[in-house]
Order: sequence, then structure tokens, then C-alpha cells
Amino acid sequence: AAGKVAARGAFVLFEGADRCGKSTQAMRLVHTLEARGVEAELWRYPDRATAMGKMIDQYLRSKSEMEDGAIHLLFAANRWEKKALMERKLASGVTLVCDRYSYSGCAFTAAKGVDGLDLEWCRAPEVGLPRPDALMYLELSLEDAAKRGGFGEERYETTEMQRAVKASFEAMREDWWDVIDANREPDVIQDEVLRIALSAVEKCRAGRELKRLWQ
Ligand code: Z5A
Ligand code: MG
Repeated sequence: AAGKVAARGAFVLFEGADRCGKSTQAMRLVHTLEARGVEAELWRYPDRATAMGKMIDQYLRSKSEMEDGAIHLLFAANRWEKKALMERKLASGVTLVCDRYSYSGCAFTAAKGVDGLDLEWCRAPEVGLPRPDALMYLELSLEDAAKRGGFGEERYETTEMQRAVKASFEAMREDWWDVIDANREPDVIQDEVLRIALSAVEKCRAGRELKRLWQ
């Protein structure tokens, strides 16, 4: 009808340490939502397709070097450059299922233990970005993660780094996160994930406001 404003989509995020199943669950969730008539898109960070994303990709594959502070800001800028599009999509009713976001950004930089680059410093450039309506933190022990095969080739894929990353995720954890036991069959996890996502979709349809990170 004329003048009718579309109900907004939900911003649903997956976070967690290496190999906890974020990409697997995010991909499946988009299909499950679509099959139920919920318009949904898969997003991921870093978005390696943009000019900044290409620099990040080079860095992650150790094809280039960068100061820790500089690469942190580049990861954050890679989110800021997609902010307007993200907001437009959500406003037009599309649910965004996102694979990593600012929480990974802060967890990884803080995990480096570089003097001055503590969690507070890490959060600053992320403040004001859209805050997810649901954050599913997939929890998996380092031992169980190790059973899912060896590390990849990228920069942060070492045991020491992953241990520190888990610790910074724990330090950032907030009450509203959904903590999910990721050491189960993918189908079982997906059932829980779908329930959480549908509840977020419902709340957004009913007018839930999009919040901002760390404000
Ligand atoms: N990074 C950063 O520093 N700053 C930032 O701001 C951002 C990111 C956004 C990007 O990696 C890197 O950038 C990352 C953080 C940093 N560095 N590290 N490490 P990425 O996101 O591209 O990483 P990835 O290659 O997608 O891996 P991943 O995310 O660690 O994995 P995952 O997505 O969580 O898991 P998966 O690919 O779905 O599954 C892993 C394997 O386990 C696979 O063989 C699956 O078949 C298997 N699997 C999945 N689920 C299960 C269950 N339930 N049971 C058994 N096996 C399973
Ligand atoms: Mg992944």
C-alpha cells in the first residue's frame, strides 16, 4: 500500500574462534531462512572484495606487512565502508546473516598483546557501527577445534594466537549474547541457531530499533 514502510530485516551475527563452524552455520541459516520466506543475505568480514579488503587479504596471507594499529583500523574501515549499504538492506527488509564482525576485530588485535592496543583502544573505531540484533557465539574448546583438522595457512592460525583470541572474546562477552555449544552435530546446532534467528527476525518486524555498537 502507498506509504507503507517495509518491516526491517534482522542483523544476525556469528562469532567465535577458529573452526567453530561460523561459516557452515551462517551459510545454512541463509538457506533455511529463505526456504521459510525470510529474505536473507550472507555477509562476511573481512569483505575481501573491496580495495581495503584486498589489502587485508594480502596481510592475512602474509603477502604484506603492516603495523598492528594500522591493520586494526583497516579492518574497522572495511566495516565502515559497508555501513550505509548494510543499513539500507536492513531497512528494506533483508535479514543479514553475518560471518564475523567487530568482535573478531577486537578479539584478534587485543590478542596480540601489543602495548597500548588493549580492548578499549580496539573498540574505539567500531563505536557507532550497527549493533547486531542477535550475536551467536559458537563456543568450542581448543582441543575440539584441533580435531577439525590442522591450521590453515593464514597469519593468525597458530595455537598461541587462538588461545589468546578466545580469552579476548571471553573478556568482551555481554549478557545479551547467545552462547552456543559448537561441539555438536551441525544439524543440532542449526536447530538452535534457527530458533534464535527467527526470534530476532520477529522482533525486528515488530519494530525493534537498530542499535549502535558500544554506545
Ligand atoms: N579478523 C581480524 O583480525 N579482524 C577482523 O576485524 C576480522 C577478522 C573481521 C579471517 O578469517 C581472519 O581475519 C581471521 C580473523 C581475522 N583469522 N583467523 N584465524 P576467516 O573468517 O576468513 O576464517 P575462515 O577461514 O573462515 O575460518 P574460520 O572462520 O576459523 O572457520 P569457521 O568459519 O568458524 O568454521 P567452518 O569453516 O564452518 O568449519 C571449519 C571446519 O569444521 C570445516 O572442515 C567444517 O566442515 C567443520 N565443521 C563445521 N561444523 C562442524 C561441526 N558441528 N562438527 C564437526 N565439524 C564441523
Ligand atoms: Mg569461516
